[in-house]
Amino acid sequence: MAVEQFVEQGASYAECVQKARMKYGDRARVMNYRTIRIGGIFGGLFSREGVEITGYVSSTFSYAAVSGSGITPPARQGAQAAQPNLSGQVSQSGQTLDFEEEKKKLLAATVSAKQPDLTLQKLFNEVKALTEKIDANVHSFRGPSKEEHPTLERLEELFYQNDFSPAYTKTMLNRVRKEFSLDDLEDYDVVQDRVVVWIGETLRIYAEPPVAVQALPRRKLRILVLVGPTGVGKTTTIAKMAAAFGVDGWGRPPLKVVMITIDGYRIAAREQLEKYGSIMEIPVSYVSDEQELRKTIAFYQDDADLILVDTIGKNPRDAVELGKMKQFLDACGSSAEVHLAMAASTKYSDIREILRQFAPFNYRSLVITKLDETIRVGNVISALFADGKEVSYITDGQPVDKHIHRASVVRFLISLEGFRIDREKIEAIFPSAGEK
Ligand SMILES: Nc1nc2c(ncn2[C@@H]2O[C@H](COP(=O)(O)OP(=O)(O)OP(=O)(O)O)[C@@H](O)[C@H]2O)c(=O)[nH]1
Ligand SMILES: [Mg+2]
Repeated sequence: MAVEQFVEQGASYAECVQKARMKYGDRARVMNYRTIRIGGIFGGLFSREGVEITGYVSSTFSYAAVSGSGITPPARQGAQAAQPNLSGQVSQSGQTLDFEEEKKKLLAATVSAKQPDLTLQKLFNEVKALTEKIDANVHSFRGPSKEEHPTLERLEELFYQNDFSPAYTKTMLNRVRKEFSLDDLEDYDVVQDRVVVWIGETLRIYAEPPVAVQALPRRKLRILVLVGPTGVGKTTTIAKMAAAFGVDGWGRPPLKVVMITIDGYRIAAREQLEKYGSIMEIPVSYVSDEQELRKTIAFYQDDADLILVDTIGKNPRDAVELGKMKQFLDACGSSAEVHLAMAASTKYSDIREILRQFAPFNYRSLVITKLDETIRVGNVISALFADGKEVSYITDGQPVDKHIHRASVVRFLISLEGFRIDREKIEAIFPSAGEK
C-alpha cells in the first residue's frame, strides 16, 4: 500500500505543522524537520531562516498523541551532531543510540514506500520498535550525569524557535547547567524566569546624548547619520525620528530638526523625504557632494538642535561604494553619531556580515527596523551580543507618525516567543536607559 508523504515549509515548526494539519488533519505524522533558507536575493542574501518538515499521512493506525497538538516535534536534523549532550542518549554498553540515524532510516523507508512490500503496518512496527528502544534506553540506562534535563531540552527548543544562534544558545544552556542543581532544574518556571533576565543582560542599550539645552548661549548640535543596506527603512526611520524629536518631542519640548539626504539624485527618494518634510514642516536639504554637506551643516549650525542625515542604501558587499560614502559622510564631523539600520528579519549570519562591512563607518549603535515583520528576535539579540553592539532605536510599522521607539531591553524581551514574561518584574530590573 502506498504511503502518502508530505513536505511543508514555513517560518516556524508550528507553522509547518499547522499547514500539514490543515491538509491532512490528525493523520499527519511528522518524521523530521530541518532549517532551510526562504526567499532572499543574490544567492540567499537577506533570506530568512525557515523550517521544512517531512512526514507522512497515517491511514490505518494512530498512536497516542503525546502533545496537545497530536504531533510531537521530532528532534531537529543535525541537532545531535552539533550538540551531542543535548539529545544523545548513552546506552549501558556505552554506545550512543543514534536517534537521528534511526529516524533517517525510517524516513527512507517512508520515502521508498511506493514499493509494494512496505505496508503501513510494517512502518508502524518499525516506529513501535524504535519507540521501545528509546524508552528502554531512557528509562533503564540514563545515568544522572549523562542525562539532559527536560528543562534544558525545553529551553533549547525555545532558543531554537526564537532564532537564537547556536553559540548564544550554548552559552545560555551552559550557564543554566552551571548555576542550577539538578533539583533546581525541576522548577522550569524559575529557571526560565532567570534565563529571560540573562537574555536581557546581554542587550546593550545606547544612551542618547543630552538634548540641546535651550538656555545655553550656543546650542549643542546633534548630528545623527543613518547608514545601512538597501531597503531596510532608513528614509522612513529618518522621517519617524524627525516626527518624534521635532513634532512630538518625545516627552520633551520639540527640537528644531533638519533633514538632509545625500540621496538627492534619486527622484523618488527626494520626493519621499520632501513629502514627510512638508507635512511636518521640517526643512529638507539635498546635498550631492562633501562640500555641500559641510556647507549645509554649517548653515544650520546655530539654529538647529538635531540634523538627521539620510543616506543611500548600499549593498554591504560593495566595499568601493561603501568607501566613497564613508568619505562623503566625513563632512559631518567626528562628533556625528552614525547609526546602522538593520531589518529585524535579517538572518543571523547576514547581520554579522553587515556589521562587519559597515564597520568603517564607526557606527555607534544599531537601529532595528521592521520589528513588526518578524515574531523572532533571537537572531538580532545573538548578533548584537556576539559583536558587543548597542541598539538605539527600533521601528515597528510603516506609518511615520508613530512606530519608532527608543530601544529597551523590555521591548526585546516581550517579543520573545514561548517564554513566560513577567513584565512588571523585568521593567523593574531593566528600567529605560535614559540619557547619558
Ligand atoms: N513593516 C514595516 N515596514 C517598514 C518599516 N520601516 C520602513 N518600512 C518600509 O520599508 C520600505 C523601504 O523603506 P525606505 O525607508 O524607503 O528604506 P530605505 O532603507 O531608505 O531604502 P533605500 O533608500 O532604497 O536603501 C518602505 O515600504 C517602508 O514603508 C517598519 O518599521 N515596518
Ligand atoms: Mg532611502
